[in-house]
Amino acid sequence: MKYSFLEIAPDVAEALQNKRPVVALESTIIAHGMSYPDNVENALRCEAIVRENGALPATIAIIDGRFKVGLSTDEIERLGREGQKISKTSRRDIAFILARKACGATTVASTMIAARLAGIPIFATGGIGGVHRGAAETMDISADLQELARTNVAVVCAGAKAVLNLELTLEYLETYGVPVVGFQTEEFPAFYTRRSGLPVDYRIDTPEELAFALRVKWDTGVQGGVVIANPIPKSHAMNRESVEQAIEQAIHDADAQEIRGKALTPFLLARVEQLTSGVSLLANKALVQNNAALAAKVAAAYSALD
Ligand code: PSU
Ligand code: MN
Repeated sequence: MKYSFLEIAPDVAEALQNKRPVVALESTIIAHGMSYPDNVENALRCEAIVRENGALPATIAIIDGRFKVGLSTDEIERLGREGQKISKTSRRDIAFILARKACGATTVASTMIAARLAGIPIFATGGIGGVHRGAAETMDISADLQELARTNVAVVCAGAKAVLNLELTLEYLETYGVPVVGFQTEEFPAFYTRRSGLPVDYRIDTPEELAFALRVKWDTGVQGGVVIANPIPKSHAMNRESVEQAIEQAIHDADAQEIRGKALTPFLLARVEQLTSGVSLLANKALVQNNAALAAKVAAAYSALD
């Protein structure tokens, strides 16, 4: 018996068959990254932005034991309402959440896996996971990085989440051969802020050049993803000192409350949101939406190469 688990929404399947542009979107950001109703509102806004920029959105999650590529509004609403009750599902969890016929909110890693299975090469998120500060002791390194090393999907993000050690995250990506491309920037953006002081490998200025570089990469047969780093819009970029202060406080609180493992990233994001009186939430929404727009343009340019 082969268990059939993948369910591609009819409009997404049709677009893929006709080589029309599709952008994958993740669902951990819905269930764990923001609270209700901001999470739902932001997810639906991202889908609308993808459409406005010439591509079809495919939000990905596990719903009652089906790996779904393309969710209905009701399903997005359900993920948003149930929030933390939905399992955060990364690579290691996929089979077990499917087998239990449960629901799972997919991380960057597991969304890449589903996107690859469905044949979607472009994916937009907020920030990828990475090497946590203090990882030398905790060994907390997101499975997102290993996924980027092996799975052929380009991830448009605003850098890695600022709660991480960005320098070590870039070192790790280099070791595993993952290219980090700056969109209209030479610097790796730091999620809530536009700069980190750390260089990207390549600067690319247009969606068309990005699409062509992706095509060439995958035509060479070199396996693995690409990080497309797109800085947060200037209008929503946060003050570096105040956000850094909030992050340090949040990490301190996580330590004191012994928050570890997969609970850590959602805890830090929520705590930073409290400490900045919601300013970080506005920034988070703005950067995700900005990434959705760029991903749609890259997907459209990628399709046009055929
Ligand atoms: N980007 C956001 N908010 C999020 C995430 C990314 O703006 O909530 C999620 C992504 O799903 C990412 C995950 O894969 O956080 C990383 O979790 P961890 O560090 O436990 O691997
Ligand atoms: Mn982790």
